[in-house]
Amino acid sequence: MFTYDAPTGSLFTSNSASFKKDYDRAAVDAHYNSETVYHYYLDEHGRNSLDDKGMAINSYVHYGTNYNNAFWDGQQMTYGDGDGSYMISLSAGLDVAAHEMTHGVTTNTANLQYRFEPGALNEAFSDIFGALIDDANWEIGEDIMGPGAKADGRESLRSLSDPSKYPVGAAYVPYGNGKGKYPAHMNEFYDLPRNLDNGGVHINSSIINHAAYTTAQDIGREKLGKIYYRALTVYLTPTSDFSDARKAIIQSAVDLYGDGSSEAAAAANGFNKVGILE
Ligand code: L5W
Ligand code: ZN
Repeated sequence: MFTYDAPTGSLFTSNSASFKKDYDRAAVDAHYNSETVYHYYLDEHGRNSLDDKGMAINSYVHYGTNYNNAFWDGQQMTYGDGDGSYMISLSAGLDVAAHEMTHGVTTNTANLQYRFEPGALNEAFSDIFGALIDDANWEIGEDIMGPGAKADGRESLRSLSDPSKYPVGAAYVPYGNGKGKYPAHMNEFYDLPRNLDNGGVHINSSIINHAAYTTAQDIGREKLGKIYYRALTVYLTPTSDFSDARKAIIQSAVDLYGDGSSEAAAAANGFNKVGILE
């Protein structure tokens, strides 16, 4: 685990030895949260780091100015500080770290293409493991929203339990059913072009998010994680679509818990709920 100061590119150090300065907080959070995520994958799935070969986990904090985002660039995590109104330091969110690091797991396994349905699956796996690892709720980003966002009723970025409680960006609205909310069912799918959110990777992901949430209501978080991890690492491929995901996830449940098991039924029930029927 290595945590760097993005502006200087140097490994994070602290004069005070105890990392108590305000500027240190983002680094301490990133470091601590990446340890938690590393341990989830190791303890729960026997996975040794993002590549399962013990690769170093590198995080960069204090990226940019007022930057309301965080990303995995194929090799490492980078976190902005937020603008202080819409978002605060993004490394404060365990679900954000888990989301980004899961992109690293996906890159090394299914390697889902980051566009259209494969891209929405890629995003959904990041949100689902984000919500499983930061397990207090089914929201993403609740610990990084700033006072301005909260004043507008934006308590988190996305909700797996109730995707439609939040609006999508204005540019996406014409491509949906007109309501302008995150979709929770295929009949609310956004038919977006590649130049808008890579064809809806952060929007249509909510449909898969909600399928996973529904399944977890039946079988609990732990079994959901086992089933989805197996699908991601054994069955899915770069071009898998939502229909392939249904098959992969049901098959994974059958492999782990048996044909005719209540877990396999719960996996199917999640996809039925969101209108992915075959
Ligand atoms: C917020 C920072 C990155 C949004 N990445 C995302 O693809 C984000 C997860 C939490 O959606
Ligand atoms: Zn993402």
